[in-house]
Amino acid sequence: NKLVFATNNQHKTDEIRLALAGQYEVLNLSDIGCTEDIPETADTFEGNATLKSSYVVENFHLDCFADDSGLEIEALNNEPGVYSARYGGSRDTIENMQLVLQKLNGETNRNARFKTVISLMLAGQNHIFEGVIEGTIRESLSGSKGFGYDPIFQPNGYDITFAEMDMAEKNKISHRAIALKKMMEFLKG
Ligand code: ITT
Repeated sequence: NKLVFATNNQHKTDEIRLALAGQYEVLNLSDIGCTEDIPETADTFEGNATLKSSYVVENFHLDCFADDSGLEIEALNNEPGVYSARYGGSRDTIENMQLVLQKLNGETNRNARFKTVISLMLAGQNHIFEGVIEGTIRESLSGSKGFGYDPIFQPNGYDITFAEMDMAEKNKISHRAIALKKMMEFLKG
């Protein structure tokens, strides 16, 4: 059983592959020969996830799913949100995190959530699945695993960041894992 995952992000691919190990072989964009950086011009996670999945359907005629995700911080009016991958105009995740910490300097409300929206395109129909995990933003970076904003995000009920967890541990509770679980339940019918 094969599933096409419309992403260029190797970390996302690794997380999804681990979660689906033994159930599906996961092919990402480079595996299907897509070298395009698909434009993400929508202003919602759902819109951008659908742009990525639709691109593969139109150009490769394959069923597939895509993940659009990001970090919403309460005290920053839910920024960086859909702009998480290029917050402040930079694609450097260390700079992105430094900008977040600088904007939250002196702020006592550290509440934040990671959100993933999956668009699954199956026989021309779009199916949407969402996953959210609530947590807080640390005062400084901690941990070197994971990717993106993982070193500053501490999920509620834990005293470590996502970047201090093994992939399997993050995969038990993450926004991406929650959305993926909903998609898998749908696929099982
Ligand atoms: P694709 O569009 O090719 O899938 P991308 O990295 O551009 O890859 P997004 O457009 O969904 O993905 O941007 C999401 C950004 O949000 C990502 O680059 C990270 O900075 C951040 N992010 C998403 N999920 C995350 C996670 O599990 N842990 C940490 N940061 C995450």
